[in-house]
Amino acid sequence: MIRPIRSLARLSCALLLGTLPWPGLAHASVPAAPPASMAPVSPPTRAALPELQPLPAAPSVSAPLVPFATPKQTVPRQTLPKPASTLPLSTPVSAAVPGDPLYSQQWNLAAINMPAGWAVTPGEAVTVAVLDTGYVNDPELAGRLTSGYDFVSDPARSGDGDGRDADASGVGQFRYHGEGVANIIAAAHDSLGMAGINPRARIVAVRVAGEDGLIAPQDLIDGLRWAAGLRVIGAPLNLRPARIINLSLYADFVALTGCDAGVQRAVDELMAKGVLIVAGAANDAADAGGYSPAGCRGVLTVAATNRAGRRASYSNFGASVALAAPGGEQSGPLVFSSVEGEQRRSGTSFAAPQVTGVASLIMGLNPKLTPAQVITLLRRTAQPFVGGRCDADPAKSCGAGLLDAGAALRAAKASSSVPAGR
Ligand SMILES: [Ca+2]
Ligand SMILES: [Ca+2]
Repeated sequence: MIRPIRSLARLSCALLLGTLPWPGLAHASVPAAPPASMAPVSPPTRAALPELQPLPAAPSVSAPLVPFATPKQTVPRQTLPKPASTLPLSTPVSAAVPGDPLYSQQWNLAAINMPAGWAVTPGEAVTVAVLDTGYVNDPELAGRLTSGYDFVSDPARSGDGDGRDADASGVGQFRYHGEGVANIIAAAHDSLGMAGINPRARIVAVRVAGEDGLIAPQDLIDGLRWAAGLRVIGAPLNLRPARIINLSLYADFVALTGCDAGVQRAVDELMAKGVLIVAGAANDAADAGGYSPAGCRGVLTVAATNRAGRRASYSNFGASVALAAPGGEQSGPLVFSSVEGEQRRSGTSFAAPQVTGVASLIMGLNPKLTPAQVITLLRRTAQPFVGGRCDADPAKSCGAGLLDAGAALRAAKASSSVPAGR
């Protein structure tokens, strides 16, 4: 029998949620997720993750589930009074700026120089698998979203009454997590809601997180292999194999002392197939090297920065981190949308998909790049941290710098014109 190796303080959620500054909630001003060494959780002062408070009633598939935001905090999708089409056609840079109403609040897109990136390419039809809480039908992804497969094998944790099956629908209180991640990668530029980084990406939503938000290593391994188009016993072949896989999560039920051997084998197999794996570093303010997949060889591991471009207080760090992207903090969360309405959240969960989105544009511009070459390109073009590092403590490193979509996509475009073998 496998026992989960996690203290009470760590009994958060393997989904990489950060601080959740909901205005009006009792735990709105609590600090980021406490490190594992801290004392047990004693809400509300330590309740970093309001979603992890006990549900008022036993959750069921059909019951109303705890949403990202309470109804009064949701903001309906709105149309812009002046859509982007009214911009002068003679200003190509302005034309690259989406007219979605939330765009002006998506400060992270300016921080990663996304408009300069869109000036290189407005989008690329690349398939990205989001291994997460599963499928939620979001109009931001209309026509580009596929329900993949439910890999949650334990009926006691699945919330849908059975083990693995072909219905990847999200279940339970975390079910919108994967939707938010997918939207950050690929939300349409449609003058509604938010703007995604690659509005032409195709998303395959694969469910690996139980309704408890925890991830079993074998479910993650099989989900990874399936998403890449490899054969997994008991599941039909994935007809939409992904070139990139986003993992805003880590495997539970294993010691956090290094990459799990089984996860590493799957990563190696996917890399050999040319599939890039992007992972959040996790939110324990600890060395990411202990986590799977964040600590695995070949994975593009992403730390989170705050609005000032410094390491977000919750973000993991260390030598296994490739680079950083904005993850937000209480004082300046990321803003994005879901079918539940406007979201204000932070975490490495939402930093990683920014890198995934840019990587999908890179692979669209130059499909011949290997995962290792994409990682090198992203690191080489990253913006240096102010003062040369993301944290005053040199040990708390965040990789090569902050994601720079403009520089990365210019480099990718240039690389696509270099003859093979050069
Ligand atoms: Ca199931
Ligand atoms: Ca939109």
